[in-house]
Formats: sequence, structure tokens, C-alpha cells
Amino acid sequence: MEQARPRTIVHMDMDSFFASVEMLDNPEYRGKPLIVGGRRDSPRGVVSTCSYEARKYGVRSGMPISEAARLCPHGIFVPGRHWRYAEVSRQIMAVLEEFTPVIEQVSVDEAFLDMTGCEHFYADAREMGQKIKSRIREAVSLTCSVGIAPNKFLAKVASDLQKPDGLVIVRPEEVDAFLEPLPVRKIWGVGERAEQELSRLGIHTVRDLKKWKLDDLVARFGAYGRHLYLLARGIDERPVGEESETKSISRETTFDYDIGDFETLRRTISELSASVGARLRAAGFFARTVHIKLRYPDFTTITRAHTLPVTFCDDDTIYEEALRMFMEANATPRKYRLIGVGVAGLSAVRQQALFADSRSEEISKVMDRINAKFQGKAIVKGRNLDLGDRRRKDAAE
Ligand code: TTP
Ligand code: MG
Repeated sequence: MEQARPRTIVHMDMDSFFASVEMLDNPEYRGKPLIVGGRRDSPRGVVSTCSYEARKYGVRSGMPISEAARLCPHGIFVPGRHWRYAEVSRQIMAVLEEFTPVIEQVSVDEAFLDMTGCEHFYADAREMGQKIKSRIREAVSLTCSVGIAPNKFLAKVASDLQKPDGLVIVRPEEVDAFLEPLPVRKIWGVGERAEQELSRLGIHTVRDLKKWKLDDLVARFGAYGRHLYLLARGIDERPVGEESETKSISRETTFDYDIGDFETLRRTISELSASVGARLRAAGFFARTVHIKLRYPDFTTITRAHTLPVTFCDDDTIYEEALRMFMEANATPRKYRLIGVGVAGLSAVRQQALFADSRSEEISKVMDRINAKFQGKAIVKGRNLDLGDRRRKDAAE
């Protein structure tokens, strides 16, 4: 059951985040269909995001650049600048901290705030939402969408409903009327496959789902059935800040042609590690696990992961672990189509080693600061130098 005392949970999500930052920094892109993820001729590039103008043509995140170019031939195509998005993200999160210390950053452009107990500072929930939106606009000149509701699930659904520049409030007494007409796809955890399966059972909207008894849903879907049952009734007691929904941070590079040269592969791993490390620190997280993904020319894909006894957030740890796992996997040298590096086991708290060597972490942070100042081009580690143009697309998730 929902907690006795109604909570006031805010979900904030920036509008077409990477594309909006590009429009902010390059006024000539404003009002145009802008696609971030790679140049137009990038043969294996993937769309990170695109402006709302580009969405009118059907362009979406995750789509191959080549398909986006076909749908939107007059679009502007630019590669991503992750250091810059991380910098703007930090400014946004700092603004949110003015409102409450109970914040959970979910991704680079998204956060939950628990505003329970702060309601009396505002005339009503709408004014609270407008204040948050206008402070963000003042600080970074970008728009966001906000949902305010009694729990995280409802607040997240609400923030998505009137994008861009939306503000949707769900009061406790409005929960059923708000949820029932929505397609089941809007429920957290319902992806394409679950949607298809539910659709076969005649379940299209939340109203349809609510006709099913708990026992029947559990009999058919197990624990997931219980999840569906509770969310369909707007019940979600997850606290803000306790768990992070960000399970991992990773980046991968697809080569324009298959690469077997060890030095190129090693430099790619080094650069990916530095990029993952920068994003990890920008998000304010510490990690426990490093993982790599390797795809061979025949599309066979393998992954390897290693969990360390202590948390870390520095580039060196990521690089050393990733390279070690790569060398083990590459004992018999092969060619690669794609390499990915990532971290998982994320938490907002550091678990100290007994004799922590914090030097590597400090060096990484100094490099982040200088790179933020000089547009990401100022310092790279020696091991990253001399990247040829053989690598093309960078994907972040
Ligand atoms: P989202 O908040 O999912 O998307 P968005 O901010 O671009 O657009 P919306 O207005 O719908 O919120 O993701 C935030 C950023 O994360 C996005 O700008 C780019 C990046 N991203 C990727 O790189 N790949 C992806 O597949 C997705 C979904 C996002
Ligand atoms: Mg967004």
C-alpha cells in the first residue's frame, strides 16, 4: 500500500538533452532538425538523440545514422561532445540541490527530488514545478520537463507526458484517472516484448491490466506480474536516493573496418576508459565492476566483467582492468568490429580501501576540470595519443 503520509516526488528530465546543448552552443542549429551521434556519412553511427524538429521526421535515439539520413535528408548531423554534456549536467544537478538535498540522479539529464515537507514553501505543486523549471532555464538556458506526483513511478510517467517544456502534476486523488487510459508501454519495465505479450492477452491500457487479479498475473508472469499489478494501481514505495536506476555506464566504438592491430585496439580501450571515467565522475558515482564487450567480424559478441573489492572512479583502474580482460580474451589475436568498455555496480558512496591510493582519482578529476575549461581537447593521457581516423562511431548508453 502507498505510505500513509503522501509524498511529493519530482521527476525532472531535460528536453532532447544533447541536441539542446548543441543548439545552445551553436545558435545556427536552432530551430533545425539536428541529429547528434555522428556525421551524416558515418557508416555505422547510431543516433544518440535529436531535436524535436528532427523527431517530426521519425528520427529516434538508437536508430542507425544512415536511416536517420534517409528519413531526414536535410538534417544537420553532428558527433557528440560528452565532456560538454557532463559539464552542463553538473550545473543542472547543482541547481536541483537548491531545492532539496534528497536527490537521485538517474542519468546525465534526469533526476528525482523528494520534496516531501517542502510543500509549504510554494503556493501549490504547479508553482513548485515552475520554480524548478525557471531556475534551470536561468542557470543553463535550457528547457526541461517536470512531473510531480506521490511516487517515483508516477512522477516519471508525468514528466514524459507533455514533453518538451512540460509540467504535469498528479495529485493523490487523481492517480487512477491519470493512469487508466495510458498504454501499458508507459509502465516502468514494460518494453517492446512485454507489450506484445500483454497485447496478446487483450491488455492494451492500464485499465485493461487492472481487470487482472494479482494471483492470475503472478501465475502468468511470476514476480514481474506482481510488479505490473502494483504499478497499475500507482503503488511504488521506492525511496528517492536509495537505489540508483543507473545500472552501468558504458561506451563503445564500432570501427569503420575490422581492426586487428593491437596498438590501435589498446588506444581505443584507453580512450573509451577515459570517457567512461569522465561520465562516472560527472554523475557523481563510484563503481565496483569493469566490463568489456568485444564483437568479431562475424558479429559474434562476447563480454567479460571483473568486480573489484573496493569502489573506484578513476580512469586508470578502468583502463587497467579493461586491458587485462581484453588481453586474456585476445590470447589468440583476432580482428574486431566493435569494442566497448563500461562500469557497473554503481553507488553514490565510496567504499574506502584500507590503504587507498587516491592519486589516480585526483589526477582524473584535475583532467576533467581542465578539459571542461578547454572544450575537452586540452589534456589526454599519453596512452590515448595518435588516434587515427579508423574509429568512427562512438555510442554511449
Ligand atoms: P533522454 O532523456 O532519454 O532523451 P533526450 O533528453 O534526448 O530527449 P527527451 O526530450 O525525450 O528527454 O536521454 C538523455 C540523453 O542521453 C540524450 O540527449 C542522449 C543520451 N542518449 C543516448 O546517447 N542514447 C540513447 O539511446 C538515449 C535514449 C539517450
Ligand atoms: Mg531527456
